[in-house]
Amino acid sequence: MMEPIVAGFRSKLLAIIVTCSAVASLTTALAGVVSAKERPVSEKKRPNIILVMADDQGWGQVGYNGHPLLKTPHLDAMASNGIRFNRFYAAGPVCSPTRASVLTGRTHVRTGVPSHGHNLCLQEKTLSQALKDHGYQTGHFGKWHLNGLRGPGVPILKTDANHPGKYGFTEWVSVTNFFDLDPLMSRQGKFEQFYGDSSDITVIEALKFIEEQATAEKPFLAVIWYGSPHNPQRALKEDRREFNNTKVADHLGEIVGIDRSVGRLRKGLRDLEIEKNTLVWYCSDNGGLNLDPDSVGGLRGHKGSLWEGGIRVPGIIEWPGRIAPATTDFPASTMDIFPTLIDLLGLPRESHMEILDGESIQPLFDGETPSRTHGIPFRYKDQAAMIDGNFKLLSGPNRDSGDWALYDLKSDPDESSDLSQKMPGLLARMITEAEAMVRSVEASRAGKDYPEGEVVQPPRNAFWRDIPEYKPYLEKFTEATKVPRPAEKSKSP
Ligand SMILES: [Ca+2]
Repeated sequence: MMEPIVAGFRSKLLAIIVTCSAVASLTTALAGVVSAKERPVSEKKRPNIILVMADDQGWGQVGYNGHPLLKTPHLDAMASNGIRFNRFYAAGPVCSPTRASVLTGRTHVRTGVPSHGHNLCLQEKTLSQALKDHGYQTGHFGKWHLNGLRGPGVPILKTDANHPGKYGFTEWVSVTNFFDLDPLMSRQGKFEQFYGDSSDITVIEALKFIEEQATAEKPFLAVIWYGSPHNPQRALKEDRREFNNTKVADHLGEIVGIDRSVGRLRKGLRDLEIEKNTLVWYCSDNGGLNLDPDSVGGLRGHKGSLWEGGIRVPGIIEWPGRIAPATTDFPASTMDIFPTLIDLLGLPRESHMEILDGESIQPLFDGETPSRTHGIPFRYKDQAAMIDGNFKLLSGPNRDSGDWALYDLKSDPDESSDLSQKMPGLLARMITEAEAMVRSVEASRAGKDYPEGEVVQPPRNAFWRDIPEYKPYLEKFTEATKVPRPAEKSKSP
């Protein structure tokens, strides 16, 4: 039975934050958030952590959110057995930004990843490194997209200065970006050809790693980042069969593949008898695509925008040994993952950056409502947004000239009624907080959070074909990915 957790969150502590107009004050306020509760968990009881993320799956593209065509029995079962978030947010409206937020607990612009295909700054402190330092075995499987390379996914080179191993993953079977049927992948720098659906393959490889750790009774972090249902969309024949009379048969078919692989993962954990001590956190990296009319479940906007359709995604946490089934309207984001694990595992202060934009949502695990000390910030291109409970502040492109809108997402879920004239007090408070966030983010972006006071590694945002190291593989990889000619380059990351 699902028991609703009280929602309607309006931060009691917002007043504290809104008085902080200076960046330094904001920094101090944010820094105190996660270190408050240090509850070390004994080595024996340390839970396994599995983070699963789809690539471009919209909020509406799960059975339990009412998609008219798609059936996702395994995700539905997972949602019924864990915490199902009605309002879970990707930190960015495109892929690499959200991935950076998962690993750092910060809004992506702080971390060197303003948009897709940028390299995550090596000076950032990551959850994978923190868990490795805490005695966890760490593995990454699937799409990486934090090494500053654009273009269809190809094997990550052993010499890549930003491969997963540079951020604390001891094992990885990964590609640079999105991947599809029969992928050519990289096992810690060694190329390996796989056959079949990419989601199946990713979970099969993750399960090998998981079984190894379970057998050795070692706690583990497994990060499973699918390449589906991103383009190119090529589903297995049997996965697309039900949708053959639509224009999105392969797109939806790829989600059928994801769902099947989620079932395989959950069964694998049960077979190894570790499901009770394993936390599985599922989400997508950004909102849905407009090619499926039902991808965002009626929300406004799609991938690439800060409207709800661009950032609100499916979100589930399943942990049978600790979490009772529940559905919640409490807004949470991918920035909360690392702070929640810091809180849960009692990770030391030095394991993470001082400024974290996410906060621990661990109280939800016990059926309680967490209280946030500040809003959930978003920053993408020229836009900024701040979510505080049911309210959302959203800037237009002319933010400097007061171009802000305010929405009540509870009474106005499709963001059609701007309340900025009707609620000037709340508007002013949220703008103050958002502007402080923007200034703080710009300081981080300039490297002020790092001991060096600057960003050391040059930023990279290049097509892999233009990188000299890829020259020897140009023909092989171009054929393997069927890279479009420049004029036909994929528009989406
Ligand atoms: Ca994506």
